[in-house]
Parts: sequence; structure tokens; C-alpha cells
Amino acid sequence: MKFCVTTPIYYINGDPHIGHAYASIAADIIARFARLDGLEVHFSTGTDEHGIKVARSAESVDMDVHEFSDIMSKKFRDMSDKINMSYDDFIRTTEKRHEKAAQTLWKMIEKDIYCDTYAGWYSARDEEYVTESDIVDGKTTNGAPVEWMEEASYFFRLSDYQDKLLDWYEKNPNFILPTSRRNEVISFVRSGLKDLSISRSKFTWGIPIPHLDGHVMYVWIDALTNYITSLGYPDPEKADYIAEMMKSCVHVVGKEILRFHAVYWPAFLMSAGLPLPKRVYAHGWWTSEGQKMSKSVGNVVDPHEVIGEYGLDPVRYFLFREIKFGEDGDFSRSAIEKRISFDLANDLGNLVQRVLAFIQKTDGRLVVDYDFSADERTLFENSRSLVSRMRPLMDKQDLHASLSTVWELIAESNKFVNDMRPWELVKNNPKKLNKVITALCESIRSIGFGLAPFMPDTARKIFDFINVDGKLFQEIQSDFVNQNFRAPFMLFPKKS
Ligand code: ME8
Repeated sequence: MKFCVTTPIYYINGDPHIGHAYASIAADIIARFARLDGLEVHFSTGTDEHGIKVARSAESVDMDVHEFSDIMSKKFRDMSDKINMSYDDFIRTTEKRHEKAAQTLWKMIEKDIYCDTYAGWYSARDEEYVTESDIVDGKTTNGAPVEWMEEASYFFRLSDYQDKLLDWYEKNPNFILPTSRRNEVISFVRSGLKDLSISRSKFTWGIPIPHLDGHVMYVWIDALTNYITSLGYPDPEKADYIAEMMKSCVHVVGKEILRFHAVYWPAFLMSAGLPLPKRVYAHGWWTSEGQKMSKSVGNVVDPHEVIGEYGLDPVRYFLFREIKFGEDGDFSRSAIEKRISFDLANDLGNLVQRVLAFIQKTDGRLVVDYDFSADERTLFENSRSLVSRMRPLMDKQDLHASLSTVWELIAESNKFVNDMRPWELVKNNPKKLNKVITALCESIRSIGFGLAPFMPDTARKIFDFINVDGKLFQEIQSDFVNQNFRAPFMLFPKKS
């Protein structure tokens, strides 16, 4: 079965920060879970390089825009690698393959395009047309400055798609998640859709429009097309693959760009006769130490810096444990430090350490005994069923609840150790000890798998301790055999 997941492609006007890393890690968790479940995954990310905003940023540092784009796009690729993203494709909108895809899509929707003049307000920061009613004190509701724009432009008949979109949302109730966001989109569409200006004529940093000299594409139609460029559009030989991937595709986006993905993008796809994605998931925004991240406040969280300080997996863990996926959160040092010492070092680290170090004390050998009594059976069954409890949550991208399910098994396993007191069993009931340790190895293996999408390096360490391959969830269903284990090391050493 095929599965596709995407991140937004990021504007390259500034350096990547923790908000970009967050969206990318979210999509990575979703991609990794699907791969462990045996699906054929296409996971794409990349950079959105055209538009006024990027052109002006290059200008402000006196650089050629191509050269500027190469340098800035590389910073996003470096961030992607730094956060251990398992992407299959890093797409840049300045690539030839993308120009071809965007121009082909334009041709496919040409029947819905007409020429007129755009006269109205525009926010370069959000690369967005703004209506008069959304402007307060010369700024958009997002606080972005606006400028007056008047130019010849091609328009897409978005107004023709109002009913079709409403019908789609009704027939596909999980197309937009979380549900609260879905309701916002539906009321926006119900309130009436205006035709959308999709070309620029007073400006050149964009994809040229075939046969329409002097016009480049509006940066959003260009950017949204990246999702199908990455799948191989418009190669006719890839048509079936693209269709199948699109139907299973989850677009992870920030809440501020939901409208582009849940209204404009499906309308373009409908017009082009292409399949719509399965879902658009809108996540929330991070502030830093209680304030909006901004260069002038000096509180922008640099992923390289926090990963250097706390380690990658603790940062990945924190971002998805601290807040519900979909809601806003605050990145603070005290909060991440608390999570590291309680959840990671105490709960997870101690469990793995105390069980595996104990096995070392008893010859380093696991002697399996699956002839469980009720005590061990409960832990065993809860371990084997962990992934099937996570799966329905992951199907709705409820990353937070899914991760909490892993922590419930960690808590249950720690309680099991305390109740069973293996250090006493070693002296007075070795038969029972083997059952207790077998059940605990089962739980540690399942915990490793539950963690693997979220904290891949930590999961790998756990798998190596207990000789587990760790490539597919399926492995959880096999019995352990008698074997020697290597001595474990601390997963989350306390900082001195
Ligand atoms: O909008 N908290 O690019 P962009 C959480 N190029 N997430 C954040 C965040 C924060 N403080 N700041 C940014 C664009 N993000 C377009 C997208 S897609 C076809 C084109 C994340 O560089 C969030 O996912 O402004 C947001 O949607 C994305 O970065 C936008 O990045």
C-alpha cells in the first residue's frame, strides 16, 4: 500500500527556526510510522524560492537572487538532515522539473482562467491578497504590512468551486483535521469565494506562464504544485503512481496556511482533473519563552543550538509530548529540562537500564519462559498490542496521544518491576524470574518500536541492546529466544 506525506516548502527569506523543524519532524514521525507498518512511503519537503518576499530579501543583502536561493535553500536542507528527517525528496521550486510541472498544471486549469486587472491590497510577508475588511491600522489580522497593487493579472474562477468544495468537505469529514480547523474553513468557503489572482505582471521572480509574455505565476500556485512535482508530475508513465500517492497523501501545514491547502489547492486539483489529497492537517504555532519568536526580541529558537544543547531525540520528544498536535505551545528551557529529567531519564532511561543491567548481573543471558501467569500475561499482551493501539491515533495524526500511549506502557512496566521485585526472585524463585524478565523484554521491545518514529536514535540503541532488527512493527509479534545481551549504557546521561 502507498502512503504520501509532505511538509510545507519553506520560504528562504530567513534562517530556519524551531517552527520549521517542528513541521518537518511531525511529517517525519508520520512517515516513519508508515514505513514501520510496511507501507511504501513518499515523503517530500523543500524550499519555496519565488515571490516578492524572497526577491526583496536577496536585494536587501545585495545578492543575485539565484545565488541567494542556493545559499538559503542549503540551510533548510542542512536543518532537515540535522533533525534526522527521513525525506525521500527535497524539492526546490527553482528546479526545472518543477517549472515543467507548474506550467503543465497551468495548462490543465486554463479553462478556468481569464484576464483582468487586479487592484487591491497585498501582503508581501504572507504572499497573500488581502481584502479591505481584513485590514486594521494598515496591517493584516496577522500584523503584516500591506501595499497597494494594481496590474494586469490572470484570475482563476475560484468562485465556481464553492459548492464543489463544500460537497467535498461534507463527503470527506476528515479531509481537514483537527476538526475545529475544518469548521473554520467551511465557514470561510460558505461566506463566499472570490476569484483568485494567479499571475503577476510587474514582477519577474517566478515561473513564466506559457504563451503569456510578461506574466509569472503567483507564488502560491507555484508552491502548491510542488507536491505533485515531487511525485513525478507530469510524466504520463507516473500517472497511476501519482494518483495513488495523492489519494493517500497527508499535507502537514501550519494553521496560517491552511486556507491555501484546503481551499485553493483542492480547487486547482479539481479543475485539473487530478485526485485530491487524503488530508490537510493544520498544526499550531510555537512561541519562545512566552513570546512570539522574533529577531528583534532575540528569542528565535535555532534548531542547531537546542539540539546541540539537549540532544536531538530529547528535542523531538519534547515537541510532540509537551502539547497536543494541532494546538499552540511555548518552547521554554525549563519545560524541556523537566521533560528530559522526568520522562526520559527517570521513566524511560531507568526502565531500560534497570532491566538490562539486571540481566547482565545474571550472566548477561536472557532465558525465555512464555509460560506466563496472570501477572506477566497482562504486561505481555499490552506490549504486543501497543502498535495496534497507536495506529488509530496515528491515522488521525494524533501524535501526542500516540506518544502518551507509549509512556503508559513505560509506566506500567516500571510498576511491574517494582511489584515483581526481580532482585528477590533471583534468590528465591528463578523460574518466576525468567517469566518476569521475558515479559519485560517484550515490553522494552514494544516501547522501542513505539518510540522509533519519534526518537529514532534512541529506539536504535534499545534495539541494539536486545538484538532486535527494528525495521518493521511485525517483528513485535515474534517470540524472543534464549540469547546473550550486551551491557547497556545510559540512554540519557544526567548532565553534570
Ligand atoms: O508559508 N511555530 O512558508 P514559511 C510552528 N512557503 N510552526 C511554524 C512556526 C512557528 N512559530 N513558524 C513557521 C510558507 N512554522 C510557504 C508554504 S507550502 C506549499 C508553502 C512552520 O517559511 C509552519 O508549518 O512561512 C508553517 O506553515 C511553515 O513553517 C511555513 O513556513
